[in-house]
Amino acid sequence: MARLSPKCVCRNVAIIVFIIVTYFYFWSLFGGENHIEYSEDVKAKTLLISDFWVPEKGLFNVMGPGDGGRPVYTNPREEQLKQQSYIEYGFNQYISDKISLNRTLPDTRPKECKYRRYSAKLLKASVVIIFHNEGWSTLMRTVNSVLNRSPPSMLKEIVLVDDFSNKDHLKSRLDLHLSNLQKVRLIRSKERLGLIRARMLGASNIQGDIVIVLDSHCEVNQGWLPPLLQPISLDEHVVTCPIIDSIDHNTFTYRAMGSYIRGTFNWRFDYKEREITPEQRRARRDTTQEVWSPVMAGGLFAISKRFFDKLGQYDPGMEVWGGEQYELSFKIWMCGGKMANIPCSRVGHVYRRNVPYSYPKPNAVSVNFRRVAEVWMDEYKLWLYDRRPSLKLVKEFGDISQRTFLRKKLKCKTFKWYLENVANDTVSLDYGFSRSYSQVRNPSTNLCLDTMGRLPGQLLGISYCHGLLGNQGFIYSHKRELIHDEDCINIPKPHVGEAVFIERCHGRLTNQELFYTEVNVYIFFCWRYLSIFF
Ligand SMILES: [Mn+2]
Repeated sequence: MARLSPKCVCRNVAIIVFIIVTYFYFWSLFGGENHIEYSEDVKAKTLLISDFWVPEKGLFNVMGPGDGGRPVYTNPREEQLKQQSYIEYGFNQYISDKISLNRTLPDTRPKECKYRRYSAKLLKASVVIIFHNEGWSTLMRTVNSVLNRSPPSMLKEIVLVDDFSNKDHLKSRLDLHLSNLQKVRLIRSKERLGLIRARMLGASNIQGDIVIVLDSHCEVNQGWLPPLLQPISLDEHVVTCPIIDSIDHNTFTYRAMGSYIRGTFNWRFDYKEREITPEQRRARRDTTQEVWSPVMAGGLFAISKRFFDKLGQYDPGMEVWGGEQYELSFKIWMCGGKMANIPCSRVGHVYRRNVPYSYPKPNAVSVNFRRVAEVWMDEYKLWLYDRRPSLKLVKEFGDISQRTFLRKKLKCKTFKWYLENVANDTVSLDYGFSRSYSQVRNPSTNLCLDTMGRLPGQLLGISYCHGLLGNQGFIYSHKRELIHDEDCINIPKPHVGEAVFIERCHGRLTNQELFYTEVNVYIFFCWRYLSIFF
């Protein structure tokens, strides 16, 4: 019988130890969910939400229009007033005015949230709400819901920032009304700042430890505040976002949204939401646990004042609105922070049907995207420019040296790190550059493919070539798809004379894979060549 020499035993033991150590090292890096660490001090005394504070029963209406988050319908005689309010506010302000400023809402949290305990020693929040020509009832319902549903010991103040509104009801009437409310301050800007700079003005003037940013047409729901504050009180580098429930812009119905979603993006910088994966769902401790998220939705979040300042708040070189949530989200993750959606914290938000005011700068979003890309995205900015070619045309996007300096000073990680460690299961890293971006023209007729602004599911159009790209601009992708914005040209059936549609790109090629020659665009599908356009 062969026997191992002592030298050999020694070597085998060393190998086994090495394997165990390596296993635990990698397990600590990637294994399990990342939990927030609970320090002993904050854990010392914990309370149920109902122990903190129970709002007076009499405060809320129970049977009025819209109570319980129920819909309120416009009757046909009032149609004119409704349409007018859409033009002025972007939603059915006329219906909003009929609903109590203290209406009740359905409790949309997972039910375990009621039994979760929170530290009695949480940091205090200052809620910053900026507005520009907001309707009276939507603005005041936002303010009232915060006052009514926040434990007083946790709410330092509400700071309203008026971004140069010119509506009468936001002038002396508002001053008078607010003078009767405790904890509410109003700052008025003397020029139009835009959402980004107005939020910075608000955040720079708070007295609490935590900034909570809300839109001016929200309703915070039961128990919303402690779950947002606790993770930040435990670790100031954590940023928390409530789950954003939807308030219908027409009927003001309050609807629950999914609890376990993460924010992310595609390479056109369209904001996307993705459910957690089945494996992540199985790995959860319980339904109340936070969900780590690569990108915030935008309007609503809570952050430590000190961490927000350290990150340079927002980029002051950005214009009006758009792209700011990418800048902040990338910065949070790349510069030592983390961001989570909190299933137990629910805030309703009215998604507008239309934007009721005009932008002073029409290409604000492009400028902002360009700044985010140049400062934060390293070589991956080229992927964004490839999928959104209009960004390459932005020549003037201001000075970014301050922002790149900030990134260096904070020793932030690379965008590659962010993609591989934070956004790895929501953003595809399998990318191929497009073959071209141009119009698709038939030289003999001078007609071009044209989406005519139509939506997925509708027919593709053809019209005279105008050469301005726009609805005639198509990306010819590395997979041979013809893409406009997010949509692909799609041939459902490979028969001559079949209609050609606009559909969401499915990435599986087959009926979206188009071949192109100088004189023809054709599909090779189900073993058939099919000439399509010329
Ligand atoms: Mn909004």
